[in-house]
Amino acid sequence: MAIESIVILTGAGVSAESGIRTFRATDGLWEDHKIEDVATPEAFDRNPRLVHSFYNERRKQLLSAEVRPNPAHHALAKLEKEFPGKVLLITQNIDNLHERAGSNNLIHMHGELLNLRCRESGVIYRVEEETQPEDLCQCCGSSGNLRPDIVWFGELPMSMERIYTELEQCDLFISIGTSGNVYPAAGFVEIANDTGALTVELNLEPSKVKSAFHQGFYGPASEVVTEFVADILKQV
Ligand code: BJW
Repeated sequence: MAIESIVILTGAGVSAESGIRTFRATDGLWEDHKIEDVATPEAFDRNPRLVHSFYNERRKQLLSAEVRPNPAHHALAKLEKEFPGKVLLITQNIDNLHERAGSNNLIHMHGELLNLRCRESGVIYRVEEETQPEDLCQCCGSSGNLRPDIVWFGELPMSMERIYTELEQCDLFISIGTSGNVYPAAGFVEIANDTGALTVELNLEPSKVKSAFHQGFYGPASEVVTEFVADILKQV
């Protein structure tokens, strides 16, 4: 069967070789922070200063000279450019490494580190500098309304309607560098399977939902993703 539409899901593993820590490794990002202290709306209400400072640190790291797209990000951008059919990239990552590598057809389903959102109006502001709870929002003039534009636990991920439509139409679903712990993303493979798509996992090690995939290739993303993309492009 000819492949016409590819949907790719990426997770923290695709950015690990760019120097961004994953979440659930033993040296993971939340080793220093309890997840419920930073990644829930209740945590933000309870201690906005802690949450702002957690994201300030990560923003500073993302904007540092050491953090750059790696060969896996570049391979996925090349796939979008050179594949004759449709390629949609859905990332759970809040970094901007896919777009810096050149991917354009991209959904950030868990939000973006460089965006703040007004809790009153929903207006999005681009931000590169440090933020504090006292910052005044330009649209409502109040302090305390600006929050990281990140999807926390218990909140609805972004663009879900479009994501489900695309999953129901794809011929190939590729999941890269995600542990399969967090839903709804961990369930996308089942939707793609129901659609009749070929489903493939690329990861350092088998994920929690490995058995749902038709195929799995294991190793660092910079190697397995580059090889897998080269194989697809060889066949077109
Ligand atoms: C490499 C590598 C290398 C390393 N090369 N690979 C049961 C069913 C459905 C839902 C739920 C459920 N029980 C509870 C829920 C709700 C909850 C949930 O899933 N909880 C679980 C803990 C059980 N989900 C939610 O609340 C979500 N919302 C929701 O469900 O709304 C309801 C709804 C949805 C849809 C339709 C209708 C209603 C929201 C989830 C928000 C997740 N947010 C976070 C934090 C963002 C803030 C921040 O970044 O600070 O997003 S959690 C965190 O996990 C982050 C990530 O995007 C996400 C996924 O993590 P990821 O990417 O998989 O990272 P790791 O660290 O887990 O794994 C890294 C992988 O890389 C590993 O496999 C390594 O092997 C690999 N790797 N180096 C290749 N070099």
